[in-house]
Amino acid sequence: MFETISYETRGKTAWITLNRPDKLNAFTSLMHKEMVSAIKEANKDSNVRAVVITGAGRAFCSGQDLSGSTDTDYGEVLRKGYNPMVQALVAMEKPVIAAVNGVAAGAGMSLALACDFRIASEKASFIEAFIHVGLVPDSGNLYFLPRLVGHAKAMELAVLGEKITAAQAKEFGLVTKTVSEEDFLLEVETFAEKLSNMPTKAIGLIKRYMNKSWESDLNEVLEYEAQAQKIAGESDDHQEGLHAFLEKRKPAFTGK
Ligand code: T3D
Repeated sequence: MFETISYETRGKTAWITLNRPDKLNAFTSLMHKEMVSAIKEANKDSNVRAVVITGAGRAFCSGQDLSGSTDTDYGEVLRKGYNPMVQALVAMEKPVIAAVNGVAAGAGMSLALACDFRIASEKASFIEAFIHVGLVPDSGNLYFLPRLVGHAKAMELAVLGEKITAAQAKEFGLVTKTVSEEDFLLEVETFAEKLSNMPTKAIGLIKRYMNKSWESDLNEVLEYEAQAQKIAGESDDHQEGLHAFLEKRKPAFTGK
């Protein structure tokens, strides 16, 4: 179905794997399109309640393919390719995990930052590679990076472009956890399964309004919370959560 990525569902989790290992999973315009299709597919499949994005081979993603592009208007490459992918990820009201198996460079790092969680193999590394080819961080990098690590560290990473290890990424607040190479897959599967059994509708609302909170004042956020809580309060999962609490049992959330 796809040439540059693979897409499969395992249980309630959709797995999207960037699949150009000989180029360290570098992005091409076809990969942008396929990513958007896969993200939309995961979004519309009501059985999918968590999404994992990872890379085939030894890398997560090395950013833009520097070997074959004939595009000279990079603004248009972003508008047509990267931006729709980031927008689709952020709009997806399901949790998205970047399973960072190896190096995440340039727009590959941006892709990881645009996900809701990052689990890094101890073999992973992160590099704001843009500066080394005279470019600026893109694909939401300038939005997500300072929000995750703070302005000063974001400037340092973006301007100096030094590669950081998984352990440093954890220390800077870039990743949720780092895992040994042997345990990596199992840890990602376990984390995705945990998320996929949670109240998906509430997670989607948290994601929607936490993103909006960055450009809102307190009164607006208070109103967003009221709107979100009305929706969550009418969900099946809220009823299930209440009953489970009162009956002293584990809730069985359905995501509805
Ligand atoms: O349209 C636009 O251009 C605008 C949008 C830009 C967005 C961006 O992402 S700009 C930033 C682009 N990415 C980079 O600058 C990263 C380039 N790659 C690297 O710096 C290094 O390869 C890594 C740090 C990612 C990994 O280093 P290392 O030592 O582990 O591997 P390597 O030996 O450098 O690479 C292995 C192979 O993958 C190698 O090919 P070969 O020699 O075995 O045939 C290398 O050329 C290839 N490769 C790695 N990254 C890319 C790539 N081929 C094409 N594009 C790449 N980005």
